[in-house]
Amino acid sequence: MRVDRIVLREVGLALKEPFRISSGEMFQRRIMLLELHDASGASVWSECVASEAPNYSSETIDTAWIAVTQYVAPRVLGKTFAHPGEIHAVLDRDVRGHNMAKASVEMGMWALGATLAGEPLARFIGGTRKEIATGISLGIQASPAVLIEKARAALDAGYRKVKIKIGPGHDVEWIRAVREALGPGAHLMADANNAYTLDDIDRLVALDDFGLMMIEQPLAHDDIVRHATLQKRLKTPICLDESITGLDQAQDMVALGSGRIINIKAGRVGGFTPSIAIHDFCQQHSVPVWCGGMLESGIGRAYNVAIASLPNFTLPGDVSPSARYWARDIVSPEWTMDRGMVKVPLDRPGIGVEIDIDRIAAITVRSVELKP
Ligand code: OSB
Ligand code: MG
Repeated sequence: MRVDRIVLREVGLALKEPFRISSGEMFQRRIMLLELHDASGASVWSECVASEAPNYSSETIDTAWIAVTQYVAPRVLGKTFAHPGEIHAVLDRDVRGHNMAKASVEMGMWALGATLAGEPLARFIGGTRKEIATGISLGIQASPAVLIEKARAALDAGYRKVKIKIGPGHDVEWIRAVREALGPGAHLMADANNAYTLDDIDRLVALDDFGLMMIEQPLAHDDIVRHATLQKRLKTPICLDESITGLDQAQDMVALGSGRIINIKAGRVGGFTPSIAIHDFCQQHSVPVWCGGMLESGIGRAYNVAIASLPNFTLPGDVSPSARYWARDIVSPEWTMDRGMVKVPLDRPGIGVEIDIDRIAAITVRSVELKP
Protein backbone atom coordinates (compact mmCIF):
# COMPACT_ATOMS: atom_id res chain seq x y z
CA MET A 1 0.00 0.00 0.00
CA ARG A 2 1.20 3.50 -0.86
CA VAL A 3 -0.96 6.52 -0.02
CA ASP A 4 -0.17 9.44 -2.29
CA ARG A 5 -2.92 11.86 -1.25
CA ILE A 6 -4.83 12.58 1.97
CA VAL A 7 -7.76 14.99 2.06
CA LEU A 8 -8.70 16.44 5.46
CA ARG A 9 -12.15 17.90 5.97
CA GLU A 10 -13.87 19.49 8.92
CA VAL A 11 -17.62 18.95 9.06
CA GLY A 12 -20.18 20.24 11.55
CA LEU A 13 -22.88 17.86 12.76
CA ALA A 14 -25.55 19.02 15.21
CA LEU A 15 -26.27 16.56 18.03
CA LYS A 16 -29.98 15.75 18.45
CA GLU A 17 -29.63 16.61 22.12
CA PRO A 18 -26.77 18.21 24.08
CA PHE A 19 -24.37 15.75 25.72
CA ARG A 20 -23.21 16.81 29.19
CA ILE A 21 -20.42 15.09 31.10
CA SER A 22 -18.77 16.20 34.34
CA SER A 23 -16.06 18.11 32.46
CA GLY A 24 -18.16 19.93 29.86
CA GLU A 25 -21.10 19.97 27.48
CA MET A 26 -21.35 19.41 23.73
CA PHE A 27 -24.10 20.74 21.48
CA GLN A 28 -22.62 19.83 18.13
CA ARG A 29 -19.66 17.88 16.87
CA ARG A 30 -16.94 19.48 14.82
CA ILE A 31 -15.51 16.37 13.16
CA MET A 32 -12.32 15.92 11.18
CA LEU A 33 -12.69 13.40 8.36
CA LEU A 34 -9.87 11.97 6.29
CA GLU A 35 -9.87 10.46 2.84
CA LEU A 36 -6.80 8.36 2.08
CA HIS A 37 -6.03 7.74 -1.59
CA ASP A 38 -3.82 4.79 -2.47
CA ALA A 39 -1.61 4.68 -5.57
CA SER A 40 -3.68 1.70 -6.78
CA GLY A 41 -6.75 3.94 -7.06
CA ALA A 42 -8.42 2.58 -3.92
CA SER A 43 -9.52 5.08 -1.29
CA VAL A 44 -10.94 4.96 2.23
CA TRP A 45 -12.50 7.36 4.73
CA SER A 46 -11.59 7.67 8.38
CA GLU A 47 -12.48 9.95 11.29
CA CYS A 48 -10.50 11.70 14.01
CA VAL A 49 -12.36 11.45 17.33
CA ALA A 50 -10.87 14.56 18.95
CA SER A 51 -13.50 16.90 20.40
CA GLU A 52 -13.75 20.65 20.11
CA ALA A 53 -12.46 21.29 23.66
CA PRO A 54 -9.59 19.60 25.54
CA ASN A 55 -11.81 18.39 28.42
CA TYR A 56 -11.54 14.67 27.66
CA SER A 57 -7.93 14.55 26.53
CA SER A 58 -5.48 17.32 25.71
CA GLU A 59 -6.22 16.93 22.00
CA THR A 60 -8.79 18.97 20.11
CA ILE A 61 -9.89 18.93 16.49
CA ASP A 62 -7.62 21.92 15.92
CA THR A 63 -4.52 20.35 17.46
CA ALA A 64 -5.23 17.15 15.53
CA TRP A 65 -5.54 19.10 12.28
CA ILE A 66 -2.07 20.54 12.84
CA ALA A 67 -0.57 17.26 14.05
CA VAL A 68 -1.87 15.30 11.05
CA THR A 69 -0.80 17.99 8.60
CA GLN A 70 2.69 18.60 10.00
CA TYR A 71 3.79 15.32 11.57
CA VAL A 72 1.52 12.34 10.92
CA ALA A 73 0.58 12.48 7.24
CA PRO A 74 4.16 13.21 6.06
CA ARG A 75 5.32 9.90 7.57
CA VAL A 76 2.87 7.94 5.46
CA LEU A 77 2.46 9.92 2.22
CA GLY A 78 4.38 8.44 -0.70
CA LYS A 79 5.80 5.59 1.42
CA THR A 80 5.23 1.92 0.69
CA PHE A 81 4.05 -0.35 3.51
CA ALA A 82 3.54 -4.10 3.38
CA HIS A 83 0.94 -4.15 6.18
CA PRO A 84 -1.02 -1.62 8.27
CA GLY A 85 0.45 -3.18 11.40
CA GLU A 86 3.66 -1.29 10.55
CA ILE A 87 2.11 2.17 10.73
CA HIS A 88 1.72 2.76 14.46
CA ALA A 89 5.43 2.42 15.22
CA VAL A 90 6.28 4.76 12.35
CA LEU A 91 3.88 7.42 13.66
CA ASP A 92 4.90 6.98 17.29
CA ARG A 93 8.65 7.34 16.86
CA ASP A 94 9.78 10.64 18.46
CA VAL A 95 6.28 12.15 18.32
CA ARG A 96 4.82 12.33 21.82
CA GLY A 97 1.09 12.20 22.34
CA HIS A 98 -1.37 13.25 19.62
CA ASN A 99 -2.86 9.76 19.79
CA MET A 100 -6.16 10.74 18.16
CA ALA A 101 -4.34 12.43 15.30
CA LYS A 102 -2.13 9.36 14.81
CA ALA A 103 -5.11 7.00 15.09
CA SER A 104 -7.08 8.82 12.40
CA VAL A 105 -4.40 7.94 9.84
CA GLU A 106 -3.40 4.59 11.33
CA MET A 107 -6.98 3.31 11.32
CA GLY A 108 -7.49 4.56 7.78
CA MET A 109 -4.46 2.49 6.79
CA TRP A 110 -6.10 -0.60 8.35
CA ALA A 111 -9.26 0.07 6.35
CA LEU A 112 -7.15 0.50 3.23
CA GLY A 113 -5.40 -2.80 3.96
CA ALA A 114 -8.78 -4.51 4.34
CA THR A 115 -10.08 -2.91 1.16
CA LEU A 116 -7.04 -3.99 -0.85
CA ALA A 117 -7.33 -7.51 0.60
CA GLY A 118 -11.03 -7.60 -0.34
CA GLU A 119 -12.05 -8.29 3.27
CA PRO A 120 -14.42 -6.63 5.73
CA LEU A 121 -12.39 -4.55 8.20
CA ALA A 122 -13.69 -6.56 11.17
CA ARG A 123 -12.45 -9.84 9.73
CA PHE A 124 -9.18 -8.33 8.47
CA ILE A 125 -8.23 -7.40 12.07
CA GLY A 126 -9.25 -10.76 13.51
CA GLY A 127 -12.79 -9.98 14.65
CA THR A 128 -15.04 -12.97 15.23
CA ARG A 129 -18.43 -11.48 16.17
CA LYS A 130 -21.37 -10.98 13.80
CA GLU A 131 -23.08 -8.40 16.00
CA ILE A 132 -22.09 -6.10 18.84
CA ALA A 133 -24.01 -5.80 22.10
CA THR A 134 -24.81 -2.14 22.57
CA GLY A 135 -25.09 0.17 25.55
CA ILE A 136 -26.25 3.77 25.71
CA SER A 137 -24.27 6.57 27.36
CA LEU A 138 -26.63 9.06 29.00
CA GLY A 139 -25.29 12.54 29.71
CA ILE A 140 -26.02 14.41 32.95
CA GLN A 141 -29.72 15.27 32.90
CA ALA A 142 -31.80 18.11 34.33
CA SER A 143 -33.22 16.00 37.15
CA PRO A 144 -33.29 12.41 38.44
CA ALA A 145 -36.82 12.12 37.03
CA VAL A 146 -35.62 12.94 33.51
CA LEU A 147 -32.71 10.51 33.94
CA ILE A 148 -35.07 7.71 35.00
CA GLU A 149 -37.28 8.36 32.00
CA LYS A 150 -34.30 8.24 29.58
CA ALA A 151 -32.83 5.12 31.19
CA ARG A 152 -36.19 3.34 31.06
CA ALA A 153 -36.69 4.30 27.41
CA ALA A 154 -33.21 2.97 26.61
CA LEU A 155 -33.89 -0.41 28.21
CA ASP A 156 -37.28 -0.56 26.46
CA ALA A 157 -35.46 0.11 23.17
CA GLY A 158 -33.32 -2.97 23.82
CA TYR A 159 -30.04 -1.47 24.99
CA ARG A 160 -27.98 -4.04 26.92
CA LYS A 161 -26.38 -1.53 29.27
CA VAL A 162 -27.14 1.99 30.49
CA LYS A 163 -24.16 4.17 31.35
CA ILE A 164 -24.99 7.19 33.47
CA LYS A 165 -22.70 10.19 33.58
CA ILE A 166 -22.08 11.28 37.16
CA GLY A 167 -20.26 14.06 38.98
CA PRO A 168 -20.49 15.89 42.30
CA GLY A 169 -24.13 16.89 42.80
CA HIS A 170 -25.29 14.27 40.29
CA ASP A 171 -24.23 10.98 41.80
CA VAL A 172 -25.42 8.87 44.75
CA GLU A 173 -28.99 10.15 44.90
CA TRP A 174 -29.34 10.02 41.12
CA ILE A 175 -28.03 6.45 40.82
CA ARG A 176 -30.20 5.37 43.75
CA ALA A 177 -33.27 6.88 42.06
CA VAL A 178 -32.58 5.05 38.79
CA ARG A 179 -31.88 1.74 40.54
CA GLU A 180 -35.09 1.98 42.56
CA ALA A 181 -37.13 2.87 39.51
CA LEU A 182 -35.69 0.22 37.17
CA GLY A 183 -35.16 -2.64 39.59
CA PRO A 184 -32.22 -4.86 40.50
CA GLY A 185 -31.91 -6.54 37.09
CA ALA A 186 -31.17 -3.41 35.05
CA HIS A 187 -27.60 -3.36 33.67
CA LEU A 188 -26.39 0.00 34.94
CA MET A 189 -22.96 1.62 35.21
CA ALA A 190 -21.63 5.10 35.97
CA ASP A 191 -18.98 7.24 34.27
CA ALA A 192 -17.43 10.12 36.25
CA ASN A 193 -14.96 11.44 33.66
CA ASN A 194 -12.40 12.32 36.39
CA ALA A 195 -14.81 14.26 38.60
CA TYR A 196 -13.50 12.95 41.96
CA THR A 197 -10.41 12.73 44.13
CA LEU A 198 -9.57 10.37 46.99
CA ASP A 199 -11.13 12.98 49.32
CA ASP A 200 -14.47 11.79 47.88
CA ILE A 201 -13.84 8.15 48.75
CA ASP A 202 -16.90 7.80 51.03
CA ARG A 203 -19.20 9.11 48.28
CA LEU A 204 -17.72 6.63 45.82
CA VAL A 205 -17.95 3.75 48.31
CA ALA A 206 -21.64 4.66 48.75
CA LEU A 207 -22.17 3.70 45.08
CA ASP A 208 -21.33 0.09 46.02
CA ASP A 209 -24.93 -0.26 47.25
CA PHE A 210 -26.42 -0.05 43.78
CA GLY A 211 -25.04 -3.11 42.00
CA LEU A 212 -23.36 -1.19 39.20
CA MET A 213 -21.54 -3.23 36.55
CA MET A 214 -18.61 -0.82 36.95
CA ILE A 215 -17.62 2.78 37.70
CA GLU A 216 -15.70 4.35 34.82
CA GLN A 217 -12.75 6.67 35.44
CA PRO A 218 -13.69 8.25 38.79
CA LEU A 219 -10.28 9.88 39.38
CA ALA A 220 -7.89 12.03 37.36
CA HIS A 221 -7.32 11.29 33.69
CA ASP A 222 -3.64 10.40 34.10
CA ASP A 223 -3.76 8.78 37.53
CA ILE A 224 -3.32 5.03 37.74
CA VAL A 225 -1.81 4.93 41.24
CA ARG A 226 -4.74 6.47 43.14
CA HIS A 227 -7.25 4.33 41.26
CA ALA A 228 -5.47 1.35 42.87
CA THR A 229 -6.07 2.84 46.32
CA LEU A 230 -9.72 3.38 45.43
CA GLN A 231 -10.24 -0.08 43.90
CA LYS A 232 -9.07 -1.67 47.18
CA ARG A 233 -11.92 0.15 48.94
CA LEU A 234 -14.62 -0.49 46.29
CA LYS A 235 -16.53 -3.69 45.62
CA THR A 236 -17.69 -2.30 42.28
CA PRO A 237 -15.13 -2.85 39.50
CA ILE A 238 -13.37 0.26 38.27
CA CYS A 239 -13.19 0.60 34.48
CA LEU A 240 -10.45 2.87 33.18
CA ASP A 241 -11.05 5.05 30.13
CA GLU A 242 -8.99 8.29 30.03
CA SER A 243 -6.03 6.73 31.91
CA ILE A 244 -5.39 4.01 29.35
CA THR A 245 -3.45 5.76 26.61
CA GLY A 246 -1.49 2.69 25.52
CA LEU A 247 -0.47 -0.86 26.34
CA ASP A 248 1.87 0.31 29.12
CA GLN A 249 -1.02 1.85 31.06
CA ALA A 250 -3.09 -1.33 30.67
CA GLN A 251 -0.16 -3.28 32.11
CA ASP A 252 0.18 -0.76 34.95
CA MET A 253 -3.53 -1.09 35.74
CA VAL A 254 -3.26 -4.85 36.03
CA ALA A 255 0.05 -4.74 37.96
CA LEU A 256 -1.26 -2.20 40.48
CA GLY A 257 -4.88 -3.36 40.66
CA SER A 258 -6.17 0.05 39.55
CA GLY A 259 -9.20 -1.41 37.81
CA ARG A 260 -10.74 -4.63 36.51
CA ILE A 261 -12.17 -3.57 33.16
CA ILE A 262 -10.91 -1.41 30.27
CA ASN A 263 -12.90 0.76 27.88
CA ILE A 264 -10.92 0.70 24.62
CA LYS A 265 -11.22 3.72 22.34
CA ALA A 266 -8.88 3.25 19.41
CA GLY A 267 -8.47 7.02 19.03
CA ARG A 268 -7.36 7.46 22.64
CA VAL A 269 -4.60 4.82 22.37
CA GLY A 270 -3.27 5.80 18.93
CA GLY A 271 -5.03 3.34 16.63
CA PHE A 272 -5.86 -0.29 15.96
CA THR A 273 -2.39 -1.76 16.55
CA PRO A 274 -2.25 -0.58 20.20
CA SER A 275 -5.97 -1.41 20.61
CA ILE A 276 -5.35 -4.99 19.52
CA ALA A 277 -2.29 -5.19 21.81
CA ILE A 278 -4.37 -3.99 24.78
CA HIS A 279 -7.18 -6.37 23.84
CA ASP A 280 -4.78 -9.34 23.69
CA PHE A 281 -3.05 -8.40 26.94
CA CYS A 282 -6.40 -8.05 28.73
CA GLN A 283 -7.58 -11.37 27.34
CA GLN A 284 -4.48 -13.08 28.73
CA HIS A 285 -5.14 -11.50 32.12
CA SER A 286 -8.91 -12.18 32.21
CA VAL A 287 -9.71 -8.46 32.06
CA PRO A 288 -12.87 -7.87 30.00
CA VAL A 289 -12.91 -4.93 27.60
CA TRP A 290 -15.61 -3.02 25.77
CA CYS A 291 -15.63 -0.40 23.04
CA GLY A 292 -16.03 3.21 24.16
CA GLY A 293 -17.42 5.96 21.96
CA MET A 294 -16.69 9.62 21.25
CA LEU A 295 -20.02 10.55 19.63
CA GLU A 296 -18.60 9.50 16.26
CA SER A 297 -20.27 9.98 12.92
CA GLY A 298 -21.16 6.85 10.98
CA ILE A 299 -17.58 6.71 9.68
CA GLY A 300 -15.87 6.52 13.08
CA ARG A 301 -18.67 4.18 14.21
CA ALA A 302 -17.67 1.69 11.49
CA TYR A 303 -14.21 1.43 13.05
CA ASN A 304 -15.71 1.01 16.55
CA VAL A 305 -17.96 -1.80 15.34
CA ALA A 306 -14.97 -3.49 13.68
CA ILE A 307 -12.71 -3.37 16.75
CA ALA A 308 -15.59 -4.45 19.01
CA SER A 309 -15.88 -7.66 16.99
CA LEU A 310 -12.65 -8.97 18.59
CA PRO A 311 -13.33 -11.85 21.00
CA ASN A 312 -12.45 -10.21 24.35
CA PHE A 313 -14.91 -7.33 23.81
CA THR A 314 -17.30 -9.21 26.07
CA LEU A 315 -19.23 -6.26 27.55
CA PRO A 316 -21.72 -4.03 25.67
CA GLY A 317 -20.01 -1.10 23.90
CA ASP A 318 -20.97 2.57 23.52
CA VAL A 319 -21.86 1.94 19.89
CA SER A 320 -25.37 3.36 19.69
CA PRO A 321 -27.12 3.52 16.31
CA SER A 322 -26.89 6.67 14.17
CA ALA A 323 -30.35 7.93 15.16
CA ARG A 324 -29.24 8.27 18.79
CA TYR A 325 -26.96 11.15 17.78
CA TRP A 326 -27.92 12.60 14.42
CA ALA A 327 -31.01 13.69 12.52
CA ARG A 328 -29.18 12.27 9.52
CA ASP A 329 -25.84 10.43 9.44
CA ILE A 330 -23.20 10.81 6.71
CA VAL A 331 -23.15 7.11 5.77
CA SER A 332 -25.57 4.69 4.22
CA PRO A 333 -26.95 2.49 5.40
CA GLU A 334 -27.11 4.31 8.74
CA TRP A 335 -26.15 2.27 11.79
CA THR A 336 -29.17 0.57 13.33
CA MET A 337 -29.79 -1.58 16.39
CA ASP A 338 -32.01 -4.62 16.73
CA ARG A 339 -32.71 -6.05 20.22
CA GLY A 340 -29.69 -4.14 21.49
CA MET A 341 -27.35 -5.53 18.84
CA VAL A 342 -25.57 -3.67 16.02
CA LYS A 343 -24.68 -5.86 13.04
CA VAL A 344 -21.06 -6.06 11.90
CA PRO A 345 -21.12 -5.40 8.15
CA LEU A 346 -19.57 -8.53 6.70
CA ASP A 347 -21.00 -8.35 3.20
CA ARG A 348 -18.40 -6.07 1.65
CA PRO A 349 -14.71 -5.15 1.90
CA GLY A 350 -13.49 -2.23 3.99
CA ILE A 351 -15.48 -0.31 6.60
CA GLY A 352 -18.81 -1.62 5.35
CA VAL A 353 -20.79 1.58 4.75
CA GLU A 354 -21.11 3.98 1.83
CA ILE A 355 -20.07 7.57 2.37
CA ASP A 356 -22.67 10.24 1.61
CA ILE A 357 -20.34 12.56 -0.30
CA ASP A 358 -22.99 15.13 -1.23
CA ARG A 359 -24.06 15.51 2.38
CA ILE A 360 -20.44 15.79 3.51
CA ALA A 361 -19.82 18.49 0.88
CA ALA A 362 -22.83 20.42 2.21
CA ILE A 363 -21.54 20.45 5.81
CA THR A 364 -17.81 20.89 5.14
CA VAL A 365 -16.35 24.06 6.68
CA ARG A 366 -12.71 23.61 5.62
CA SER A 367 -10.57 21.14 3.74
CA VAL A 368 -6.98 20.67 2.70
CA GLU A 369 -5.22 18.26 0.38
CA LEU A 370 -1.93 16.74 1.59
CA LYS A 371 0.65 15.29 -0.78
CA PRO A 372 4.17 13.88 -0.36
O1 OSB B 1 -16.17 9.22 28.70
O2 OSB B 1 -16.88 7.73 27.38
C1 OSB B 1 -16.71 8.92 27.64
C2 OSB B 1 -18.28 11.08 24.90
C3 OSB B 1 -17.37 12.09 24.81
C4 OSB B 1 -16.29 12.09 25.66
C5 OSB B 1 -16.11 11.06 26.59
C6 OSB B 1 -17.03 10.03 26.67
C7 OSB B 1 -18.15 10.05 25.83
C8 OSB B 1 -19.21 9.07 25.88
C9 OSB B 1 -20.02 8.90 24.61
O3 OSB B 1 -19.53 8.46 26.88
C10 OSB B 1 -20.36 7.52 24.26
C11 OSB B 1 -20.95 7.45 22.87
O4 OSB B 1 -20.24 7.74 21.87
O5 OSB B 1 -22.12 7.10 22.77
MG1 MG C 1 -15.65 7.47 29.73
